[in-house]
Amino acid sequence: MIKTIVSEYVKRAEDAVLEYFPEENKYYKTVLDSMRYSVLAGGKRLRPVIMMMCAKMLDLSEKEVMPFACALEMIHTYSLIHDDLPSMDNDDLRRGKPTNHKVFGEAMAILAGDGLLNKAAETVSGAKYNVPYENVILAINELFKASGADGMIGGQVMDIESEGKKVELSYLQNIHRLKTGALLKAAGVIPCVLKGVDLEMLKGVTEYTENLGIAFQITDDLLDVFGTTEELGKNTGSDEKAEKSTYVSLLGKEKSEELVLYHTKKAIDSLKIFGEKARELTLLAEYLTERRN
Ligand code: GRG
Repeated sequence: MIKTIVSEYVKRAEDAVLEYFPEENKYYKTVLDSMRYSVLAGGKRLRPVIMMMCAKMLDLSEKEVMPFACALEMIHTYSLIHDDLPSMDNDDLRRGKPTNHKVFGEAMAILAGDGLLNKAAETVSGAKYNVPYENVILAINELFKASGADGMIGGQVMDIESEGKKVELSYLQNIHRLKTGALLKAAGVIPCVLKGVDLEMLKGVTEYTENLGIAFQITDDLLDVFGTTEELGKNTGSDEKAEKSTYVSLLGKEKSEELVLYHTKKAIDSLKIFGEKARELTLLAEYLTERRN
């Protein structure tokens, strides 16, 4: 059953990422505690899971992608800490717990986010690999392009600038291609780069993660309106409160639900060339259409 398979991947990803965050008693302990707090707070660990499943599909040892899977989760966690800050979304609940700045204060939350981003760089550049180091450098490049101003940060900028305005669907699609999509795409592209796959395989994996990212975001928009705070572990209704355009506000519930299924099918179809090896990623895409958090 896919739920059990996913939970086994999540467990391995969490064990690996937690190794980078031991409890420490240094003079600057506060920032380390603050980083640890948000990494330990849970979350679906979706990006590491996609990366690990992709590696398996490509016959690449999980060990080779693990530093990248951990780094991706660190970057994602930093983005959530910063996104929750009073100067951004000003949220007080995340992953079912008080947001980082509510516990550690705003200055420490900024520094914890910065610390996590740097820890990600340290992690991928300091690990040992059994693939060619040119591939590792290219993979590092993909990771930081995806999280930088031409990726996730750019999407966040467009998102902030669109608040209070009704934007075109194409603008919304571009926000999410960057803000949510860039890291999800990196989860697929990085194993491809490490393995050195051919262009046809890279195209298949890229299309899978792009479509999965769109379906994931539309579901996120639906859950913000129709989910509950208990299920989500964060406050619902935040998009409407911030006057953000979403798939639901632009297209309505029914069309949004249709699009989730359309992009999920497209994602799955993109992996046809991998045959039976694509089984877990196929089941994952289907499983995500039913997620409630
Ligand atoms: C502050 C640089 C910077 C970027 C913030 C990721 C992001 C960009 C903001 C998060 C806000 C948000 C609701 C984004 C839409 C979808 C998304 C990325 C949700 C959170 O990811 P999940 O659902 O979270 O994978 P968990 O907690 O499960 O890891």
